[in-house]
Amino acid sequence: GAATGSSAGAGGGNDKIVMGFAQVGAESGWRTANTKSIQESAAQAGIELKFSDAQQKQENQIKAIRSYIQQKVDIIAFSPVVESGWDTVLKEAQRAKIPVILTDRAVDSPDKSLYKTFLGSDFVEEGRKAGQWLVDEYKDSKDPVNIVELQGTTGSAPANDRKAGFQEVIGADPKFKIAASQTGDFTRAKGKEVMEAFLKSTPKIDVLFAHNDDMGLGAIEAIEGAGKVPGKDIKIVTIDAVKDGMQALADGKINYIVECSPLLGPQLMDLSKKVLAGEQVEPRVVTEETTFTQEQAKQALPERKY
Ligand code: GYE
Repeated sequence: GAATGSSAGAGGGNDKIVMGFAQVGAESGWRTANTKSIQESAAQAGIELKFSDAQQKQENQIKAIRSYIQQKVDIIAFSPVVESGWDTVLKEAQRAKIPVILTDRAVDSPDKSLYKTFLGSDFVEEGRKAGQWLVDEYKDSKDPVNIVELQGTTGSAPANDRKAGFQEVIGADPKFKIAASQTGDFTRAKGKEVMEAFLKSTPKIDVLFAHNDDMGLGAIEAIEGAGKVPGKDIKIVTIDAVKDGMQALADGKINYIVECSPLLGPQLMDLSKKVLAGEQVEPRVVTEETTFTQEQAKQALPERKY
């Protein structure tokens, strides 16, 4: 008979929702804050969380998802490290009737029935905001502006989209030139290493666009190591607005940060409960974000949660 009021549980009389979450890794301050948000809000929502860290490797994420399917969790959520190559495992989840929610990053699969919703930022818009800052900053100058770009993880949605949004805006004026562009895998160490190489290969660098704060922070070390002043000799625009990034912005070492919120946990738990209760959810949930100048960073820092 119908069990009135019972939620979709794993059977065996246990009504607690079990979620399997396959995280990308711990590559950045953003990711650490994101993990914390998910763990805390699962506990708050009374959801049992099985959590795995894929160390930025797709094969590890696929393994984790398969193990969640085997364990018959109620719902799977994950942040796909790259956009491509998910159809097989997502079909396996679908066959097992386990709903999937994408958080933070998208997949490029044309079959939208493979997941219930995608919760996260508009990365193209973030790239546009970074580009727009540059356009405003150099509006009175006709000289060429030499830009170097530190890209996020190759093939990831934020790297692809931030690059595209930035290019779209700066591409309208030929004075903006991307002199060098390479991945720094969203990490501080790689950001430093690649910036050191840029400083050697590119004689005149006016601006660094880093796809996240951590790579920007690594690059600052490289710039200072080369005897240059970050924020002055080389202007820096980044994305995320985590604490360390905001501090560097307030200190004048970064010039502008586009915010990307990692606090997706509460919305994810909410959406999961709705999906499991059979309610309709929006196929795309976009997080709200702002931008910060150096002055705004000084004001926001004391209250900053991550
Ligand atoms: O910007 C970066 C992290 O997917 C939005 O991943 C996320 C990005 C974030 O490593 O710091």
